[in-house]
Amino acid sequence: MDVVKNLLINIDSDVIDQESLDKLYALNNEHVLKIVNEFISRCKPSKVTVITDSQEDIDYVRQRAIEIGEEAKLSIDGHTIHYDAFSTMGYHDQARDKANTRILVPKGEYASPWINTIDRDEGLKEILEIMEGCMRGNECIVRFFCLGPINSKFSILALQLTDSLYVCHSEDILYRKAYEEFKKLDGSNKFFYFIHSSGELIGDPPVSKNLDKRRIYIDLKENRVLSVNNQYAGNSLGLKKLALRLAINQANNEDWLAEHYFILGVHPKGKNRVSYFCGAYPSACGKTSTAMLPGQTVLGDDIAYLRPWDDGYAHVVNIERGLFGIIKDVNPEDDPYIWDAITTPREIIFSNVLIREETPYWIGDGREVPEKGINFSGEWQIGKKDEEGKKIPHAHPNARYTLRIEELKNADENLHNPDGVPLHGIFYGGRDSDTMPPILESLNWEHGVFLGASIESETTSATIGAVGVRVQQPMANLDFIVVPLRKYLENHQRFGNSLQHCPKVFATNYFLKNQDCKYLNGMLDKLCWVIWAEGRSHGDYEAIKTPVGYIPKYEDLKELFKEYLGKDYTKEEYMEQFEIRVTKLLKKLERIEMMYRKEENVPDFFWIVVNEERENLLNLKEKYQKEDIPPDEFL
Ligand code: SPV
Ligand code: MN
Repeated sequence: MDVVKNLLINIDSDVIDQESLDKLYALNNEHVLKIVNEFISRCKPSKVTVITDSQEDIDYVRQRAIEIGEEAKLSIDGHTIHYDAFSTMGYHDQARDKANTRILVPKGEYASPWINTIDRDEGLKEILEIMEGCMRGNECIVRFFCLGPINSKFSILALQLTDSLYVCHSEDILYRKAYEEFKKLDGSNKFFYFIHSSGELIGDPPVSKNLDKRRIYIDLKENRVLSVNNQYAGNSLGLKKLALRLAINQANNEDWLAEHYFILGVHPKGKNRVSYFCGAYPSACGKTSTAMLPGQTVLGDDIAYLRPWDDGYAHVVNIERGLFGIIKDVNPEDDPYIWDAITTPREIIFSNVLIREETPYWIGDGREVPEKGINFSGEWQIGKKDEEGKKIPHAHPNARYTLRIEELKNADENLHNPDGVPLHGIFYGGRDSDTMPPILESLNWEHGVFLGASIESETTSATIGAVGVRVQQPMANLDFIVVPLRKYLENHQRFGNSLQHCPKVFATNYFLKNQDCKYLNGMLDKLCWVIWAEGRSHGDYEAIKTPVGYIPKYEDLKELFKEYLGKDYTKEEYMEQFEIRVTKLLKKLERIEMMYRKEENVPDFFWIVVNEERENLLNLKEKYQKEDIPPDEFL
């Protein structure tokens, strides 16, 4: 114990009080003390406060976030607002900063066209210099969390140091507290750690000033991430996308998966069972709306860990316990569960929305837009323009709410189950106006990995640049994959093949359009695809085998549409939605090939799938002499 204590003598007693010191010593972990010592000396906060699992400590964080102005109370009890910088500052902090998020790679190790890397020595030197004195005048919070349920084989402990009370409060909503779990580490260094600082603050509310020096550096060697001069959760919260990158590294060196998946409990009518499905979708491709389907239960909406389990299934856990959800378009009709939760008293942090008379407003909330208020540009009124003369919307398109899953009426009962839940299937979805059918089941596991690896999303008018350009988004995870893609694909292949009950894989596409650019499906049709997939995973439906995968039979969909949506699904609709668009599929295959040719040593199974699919499609073309082949031809 004395050895451990000696480690802390660098920290002035004006900076850390005896109570906080005692809380640190009680962990009996020299690694934690070393980290605290090192980064307190470097970042030089004026105060260090250690937070345990006690309610008193947790309440302290919530209060301090309001006292220092990082959050402000709203009219409904428990609701607060936080802003991540202001667009009038000339730069913004309302989304993930891909350019300044880099993996520290030791000399001679891999380079990749997809991964933003920097030489480890050089990167460390740069960020440690930026961090010198970065917490000056601020209070640094030391907190302990668990990624995944407590007492679970899946879970990884995480230590967070941050001078942002908003970051700490958000993590309290989103993750499980684990100070007591750190005691059980028995002095080991088996945990991730995250050092975050908002850096110098400016204005009221206080926001990061030096965004030009925003850096997020991922150090796989030490299982840590250093993040400075930012507040947006995707950049600042250690446990969210920063930990996902460390977990992907670990999973790919072991025998499990760390994925950008939601977890959904599917409850088919009259069958008295629940089957769990994961899903990966790029932004704005229907991830949340699938995870929140009416009549089903949500276990997670962002990040999952999967492991092979004794029962022969893969089991999956949500490493989070809350949602950091996009609030745009949340309205009472389309998102009743979320709407109910975020408009009634409970603990919620809103970020980057418009506030008028202590009430939050956002794009697509179905309410009249107030004439003025405070938003991500500061004081705002209707018609306000930015420097380029473009109208500033009343709320940021990436404005968010932070909320515990248990606050939702559709929360799944297994959220905290340390054994996770058995996985029946995986959905991969993209945004595609003219190629893939609404739902397609993979021919086998390898083909399923290929379906995930070939997700594409089309750019929309909501983003700058050309509309309709297809961007490849393997497993909707490319932003976070820190190992070579070939290794990631090999790990997926091995994982599925090690299972006795391999999950079925489905590609979904909610965005098919006809010649007149009208969507071929309604918003809720996805419920029928999901229920069909669930039935397939239990052998309830037959399917039609096509060269690109299995598609549903018309009769089954007709029944499902009637039962679940009260809709008459016509044969014409089916024929249009499920035709096999041979020429377009061949073009998609070409794009995928082009992408993967940039990567060295892509595993053989991937090219086998690609070559088989190409050959089958070419044969079809020759046989039918047509671009699009009706589904009935494959019966
Ligand atoms: C995403 O962008 O995938 C999110 C939000 O879930 S963020 O925390 O920014 O990663
Ligand atoms: Mn995400």
